[in-house]
Amino acid sequence: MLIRIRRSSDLRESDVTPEAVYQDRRRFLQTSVLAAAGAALGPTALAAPAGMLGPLRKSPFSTDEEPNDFADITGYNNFYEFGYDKADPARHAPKLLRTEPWTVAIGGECARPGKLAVEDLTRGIALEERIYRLRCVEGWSMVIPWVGVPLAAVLQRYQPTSRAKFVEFVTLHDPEQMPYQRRGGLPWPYREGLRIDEAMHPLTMLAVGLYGKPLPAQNGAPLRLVVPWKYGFKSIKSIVAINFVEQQPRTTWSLAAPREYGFYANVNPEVDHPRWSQKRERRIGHLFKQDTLMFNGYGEQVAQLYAGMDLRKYF
Ligand SMILES: Nc1nc2c(c(=O)[nH]1)N[C@H]1C(S)=C(S)[C@@H](COP(=O)(O)O)O[C@H]1N2
Ligand SMILES: [Mo]
Repeated sequence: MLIRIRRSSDLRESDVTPEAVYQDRRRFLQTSVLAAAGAALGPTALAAPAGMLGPLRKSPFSTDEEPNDFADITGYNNFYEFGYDKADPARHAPKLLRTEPWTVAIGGECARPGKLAVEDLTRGIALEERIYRLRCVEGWSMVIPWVGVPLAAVLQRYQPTSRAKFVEFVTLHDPEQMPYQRRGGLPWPYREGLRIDEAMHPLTMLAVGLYGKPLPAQNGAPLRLVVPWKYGFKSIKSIVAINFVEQQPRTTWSLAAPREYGFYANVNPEVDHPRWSQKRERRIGHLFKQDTLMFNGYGEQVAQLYAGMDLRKYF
């Protein structure tokens, strides 16, 4: 599919997600790769076989919904640095993205800023498997068995100060590795942000893998954010910087199209995107649409973060 990027304000995620793309990808049968992987993990944590991450702790936050198969999770992606078609990231990212060595800088309003190798960022924190729903703002969803750590466990090591009201995340900026950064359309590097309480929420995680293996490049290797109650675009990939900041950070999609994408981006079936309804979604691999749930079904855990806020205004 050929996509011409017009003015950035015209760029919408849905421009690159025609219904036909995922209709082509309908799956009537679901494989049970996870059942195998899950069985291998056992009821508690076991040492991991070669090439696998581990030991992995199971999480009470995991959904028991059927995960999407590995091929869909790693073959149907949004990672605009590598192209706008859903197949582009899998085609290009593994060849172009160099994830070793990988350094992450932690800075801003904290007592212990630092720059460290990605392995050291999570060292000493128990890896967990968390099976989460992911709802893209475009109207499709998946269930993904992530491997990672609670973001809070990482952030607290840097001792944020009382001025740290938000956390900003930045993707690698290197057009040699990420060729679409040479194009206009989106302001690069990709940036995202969370309020500090959202960042510290136990559901929020930094993922380093999926299906028990290190993250594939197309899913945001070697380190990406996962915020399951927000639209997928908040879950920024291939992070090189994390900053504690006092002001609400500017984020890529809300800069590109502020009337269409807000800072909060909580999944909300009652607040339509200006161009389409958010009431329903298509789970990749399923034939029929299903209802979208408030906060993507995580309301019990997160609704209190937004008590008293008008979610139409703070969309
Ligand atoms: N750096 C970066 N992060 C990104 C994106 C992107 O284009 N660039 N796309 C976002 C969007 S729109 C979605 S839906 C998810 C998709 O994650 P997945 O491909 O692992 O399913 O990644 C998010 N993170
Ligand atoms: Mo998305």
